Formats: sequence, C-alpha cells, structure tokens
Amino acid sequence: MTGNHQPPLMVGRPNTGNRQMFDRLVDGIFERRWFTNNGELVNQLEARLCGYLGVRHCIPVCNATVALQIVCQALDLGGEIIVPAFTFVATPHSVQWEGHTPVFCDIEPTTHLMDPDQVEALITARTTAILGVHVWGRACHPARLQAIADRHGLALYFDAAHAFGCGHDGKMIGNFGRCEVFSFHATKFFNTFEGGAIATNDDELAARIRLMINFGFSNIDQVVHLGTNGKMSEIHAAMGLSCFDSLERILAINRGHYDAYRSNLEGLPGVRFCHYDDVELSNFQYVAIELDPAQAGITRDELMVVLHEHGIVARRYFHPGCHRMEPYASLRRTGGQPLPVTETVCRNVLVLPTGSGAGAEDIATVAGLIAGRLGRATGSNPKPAKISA
Ligand code: T4K
Repeated sequence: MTGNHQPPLMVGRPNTGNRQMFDRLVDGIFERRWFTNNGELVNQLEARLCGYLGVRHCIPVCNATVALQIVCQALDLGGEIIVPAFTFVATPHSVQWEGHTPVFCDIEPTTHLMDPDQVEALITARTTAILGVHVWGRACHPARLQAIADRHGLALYFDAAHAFGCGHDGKMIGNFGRCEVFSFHATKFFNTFEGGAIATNDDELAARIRLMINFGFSNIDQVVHLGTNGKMSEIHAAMGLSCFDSLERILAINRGHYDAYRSNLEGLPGVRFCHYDDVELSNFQYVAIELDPAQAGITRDELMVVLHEHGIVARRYFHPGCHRMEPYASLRRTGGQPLPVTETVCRNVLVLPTGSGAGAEDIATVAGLIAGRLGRATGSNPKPAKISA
C-alpha cells in the first residue's frame, strides 16, 4: 500500500512515460517559441499515432469531447443519433451540445456494449447516425453496426476513448466506421494530460476536420469553413511523445494487475469479471467487476464505501447511467424503450485501481480487502491474496 504521505490508491492515476524526454521536448518548445497551432511536436505525434494504428490520419485534438462535437459537424449529422446509455456522459453530451437528439440504447449484459439488435429497433426517419462506444476497450461490434448503418443509410462513428492500443479483426481500433475518437485524458492508457485524436482513413473527411479544428482557416487569412478551436498544443504533444515508448511497459503492468485481481477474486460468490479473453488486443486499462448482491451478501455501493474507508478510490462508472443524468432525465430520452440491462449494470459495476501508479503489493491489498469483505458477508473462506509485496 502507498504510505501515509502518499495520495490514496485510486482509479485514474495517470500513467507516465519518459520524464527526461519530456523535459528535453519542453526545452525545445521554449527554444523554438512555437507553442501551439500545428507545431512540430503535434506533427511528430500524428506520425507516430498513424504508424502505430495503421491508419491514414490521426489528428491530435484538445480532448475527445470537443472532437466528438466536431465529428457531428464534419459528418453533417442531425436529428437523432443512437448512443448507449452506459457510457461516460461526454458521449451523449457531444450530440446534445450540437443540438441533436441522443437516443439511448440498452447494452449486452456480459460485454457492456451497445446491443446491435436494439440499435436497429431504435432507428426512425429522423436517425442520421450510430455512435458506438468501445466500453472498457472492447470493440463495439464494428461489422454488425456497419451492416445496420449501410442498410439504413446512416453514418457510423465510434467513441474510442477507452480503446487506444486495442485491436479487433486484425486491425487496430481507429480503423472502423467513418472515424473514431480517442481520448488522451490523464486517466487514459495513453495520455497527453488532456487531449485526444480523430482517426480516419477518409482523406476528404480528414481535410474537413483539419479545417474545423482551426476555426476553418485554409491559409493565413482565409476562412472557408465553420470551425472552432480543437487544436492540441505542443506541451500536450510532448507528453504524448514521451509516453509512446512506454506503452508496452504500461500494458505489461496493466496486464499483471488485471491477472492478479482475477486470480484472487474470480470465483468468489457474486463476483463477475468483465474479461478480455476473447478480445484480440486489449490495453487492460479497466478492471471492472460486477457484484451480484444476492450472492455476494453486500451491495456494490457498500463495498465501495469499505474500500474508500481504506483510502482506495474505486469508481462506479457509469452510475447512474446517462439516461438518468441531466438534461436527459428531464427530457426522458430513451427512445421510449426501457433499459433494464443498463439499470442493472449501473447498479453493480465497480472499477478497481490499476495502472503504473499502483504496485503489485497495492493490488494484493485491494484484492485481499475485497476477498475478506465478501468472505465475511457470505461466510465463505476467502482465497488469500496471492501477490506479495
Ligand atoms: N467518452 C468516454 C467513453 C469517456 O470515458 C470519456 C472520458 C470521454 C468520452 C471524454 O474524453 P475527454 O473529453 O475527457 O478527453 C474521468 C475523466 O475526466 C474522463 O476523461 C474519463 N472519460 C472518465 C471515465 O473519467 P471523472 O469525472 O471520473 O474524473 P475525476 O476527476 O473524478 O478523476 C477520475 C479519477 O482519476 C479519480 O480517481 C482521480 C484520478 N486522477 C484524475 C486526474 C485528472 C488522478 O489520479 N490524477 C489526475 O490527474 O472523469
């Protein structure tokens, strides 16, 4: 466990890369006096992103939320856009902010992904797009959603905020739909403090997005398109470049933590892991468990309080579900459908701390605490934590 003078062990502790390299890159920014607006480091970052993902364009931006708003404009969307209710609220906000209607879809119980059959049932004459979310880094049925989109003449794009470094069907996430939006927020597998990127293989769409993130300027004093400020700055790109070479190391740490949690907790009464066994390539950035209170003898919220009391900040993402947040709760935007799976999952999911900010002994402590608490609740014999400091 981290000592008394350290901040508590929490979900979302940022991963860090090569600090010396970051300092060197920041020195260069000051020497060049070029701080933002398509700078050298942003261009270097885009080249590395494209190479890593095998995608034609991966445009660095200020954050994923603004990027999703920009994509709404760039794809000329309107009317209704189908989104999952089980996602971070930025997903529907990006649609609502643009004056369109997010229509909430239910999810599958085991993957927590938007259910393609239900997507099709929600399509109306006003629907213009499907916005899939790769929750926990698992690809959100790209082929099935693409077939539905093609059948109904809709745009398909993805919120890939969780999915940098994940792969599906022989390709990296970033290559599906019209475009995909990554978040490089501090809490993500790969981070630039704040930031994100829009990946696409569509040259024409990429050109439009490049105009739109820079106020619509086509050259020094000519504005040819509606635009906003969606640019990434040089210091953010420096952070990204200094993290790039650490991706394999961070992945190995995440994988180790995930395996340790699983070997200590799986099989305890009422605990179900969101596993990645059938995922081609995962960043293992999220350790999400579901707790069935009837079997576990304790609710998710009670367990979270126990952990918080021990300085362990587990999070109940995405409680209570976007459809229960404002403005959606007041607007009752569920497409008229009940969302029973979303309701259950929002009640039972707990995300546990992981990442390079935590050591193996931290994970052993968290797992031991959960196993002990669940064992007490059910009278069963908890497995001892297998990882020692
Ligand atoms: N789509 C999806 C599916 C997303 O998950 C997100 C973001 C987006 C879109 C939008 O992407 P961006 O526009 O942000 O690029 C956090 C993040 O702020 C948010 O980016 C992320 N998803 C979401 C899942 O988590 P909160 O409200 O939980 O943030 P907060 O301040 O409570 O911090 C989360 C945890 O991380 C805490 O335990 C503290 C810890 N933390 C956080 C920061 C910033 C640190 O230890 N150090 C830090 O520097 O939303």
